[in-house]
Amino acid sequence: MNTDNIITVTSPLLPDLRDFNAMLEQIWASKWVTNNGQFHRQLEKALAEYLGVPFISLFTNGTLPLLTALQALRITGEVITTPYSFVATTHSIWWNGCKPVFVDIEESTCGIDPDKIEAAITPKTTAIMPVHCYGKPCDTARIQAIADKYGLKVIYDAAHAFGVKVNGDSVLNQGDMSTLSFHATKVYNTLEGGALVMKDAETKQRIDYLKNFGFAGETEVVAPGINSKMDEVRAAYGLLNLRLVDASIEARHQVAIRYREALRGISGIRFFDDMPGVRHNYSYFPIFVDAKAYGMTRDELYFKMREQGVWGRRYFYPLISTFSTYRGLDSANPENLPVATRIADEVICLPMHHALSEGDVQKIIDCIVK
Ligand code: T4K
Repeated sequence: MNTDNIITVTSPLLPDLRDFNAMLEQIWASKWVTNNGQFHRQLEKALAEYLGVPFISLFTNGTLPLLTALQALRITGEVITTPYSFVATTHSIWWNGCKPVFVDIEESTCGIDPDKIEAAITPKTTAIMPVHCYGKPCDTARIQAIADKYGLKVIYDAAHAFGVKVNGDSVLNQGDMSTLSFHATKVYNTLEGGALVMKDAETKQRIDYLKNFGFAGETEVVAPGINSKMDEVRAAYGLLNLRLVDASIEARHQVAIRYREALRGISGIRFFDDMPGVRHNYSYFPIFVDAKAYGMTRDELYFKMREQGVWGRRYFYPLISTFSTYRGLDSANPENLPVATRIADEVICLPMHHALSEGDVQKIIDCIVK
């Protein structure tokens, strides 16, 4: 799609093509293009160091690590999760033959509301799958306390939380496992790609089997695994992008500062400030439109912006719980999800990426500040 005159919600961080070509030449020369090649091994090591996590396993996208984490932890029955996310979160529960149970979110983070989790626990509950929505850390301490009390596993969908730290520690170290997406639209991308973060070498070994059909060696299959390995071309691309990601996050930070300066005090427009002690990645910049106070509904503003060539996105509208696969569940009743239902009707994610010019940012602000 030609988006030359459009300011899109994001734009992929791309490595220098000459550097990439040089790595492609190495791949061509080696003739080793997938199945745990040299760049795959290098990227796992480099990412574990960059992110500050003990073990990581690369995947072909950010959806299959969710599926595999649930399988690896032998999750059955019911899984408590949030309706305010990309649909892959809930689909992974469904694909494992489990029942998703939706719990409302808290307004302050858009993450699952810890106050409402216990009421959703039944004898069939085995796990909680929260999302660090927009890269804002969930209340991990309270979620872990509930999980410990009831003997539940916690798998964080951290697709948005690349590089996010709380008091110097990676948010990916929380819970039993965390998943990442390296899709082109993410802060750090490998075109398509993803990863699973785990705490010990045995679990990494098992995950590495599961993402390779369950093969443990040449002739033994230990479980019905899937094929979700990352290839060498994308691992090479990922190594190059890792060198650029800090500068990209800082460029996003500067855009966030401009947005906040311009939008603070605009009646009916709410946004997030940085959280104390958190290293944010500025993956998204959601604003929340209070139609009464702003004098225009979210959709009126959204379509006005589009007419002017500013393509924000309404992440995450509609709620996952409203899709036909899930809307019949008791927990999908909007009365059970009042905050998520309201927020989904208020949100617009403004364009946010490393390549926005000052002029782009001003144009976006001018659409909102009448
Ligand atoms: N969990 C969570 C919480 C997630 O948000 C996601 C994915 C997942 C799990 C699953 O991870 P993956 O399996 O996808 O790795 C996008 C992404 O496809 C998806 O990865 C992402 N979340 C979701 C929130 O957004 P779309 O349909 O909104 O993307 P699209 O194609 O409309 O692109 C948005 C804009 O980005 C375009 O207007 C222009 C720009 N763009 C996009 C692409 C693909 C480019 O400039 N170049 C590109 O190549 O879903």
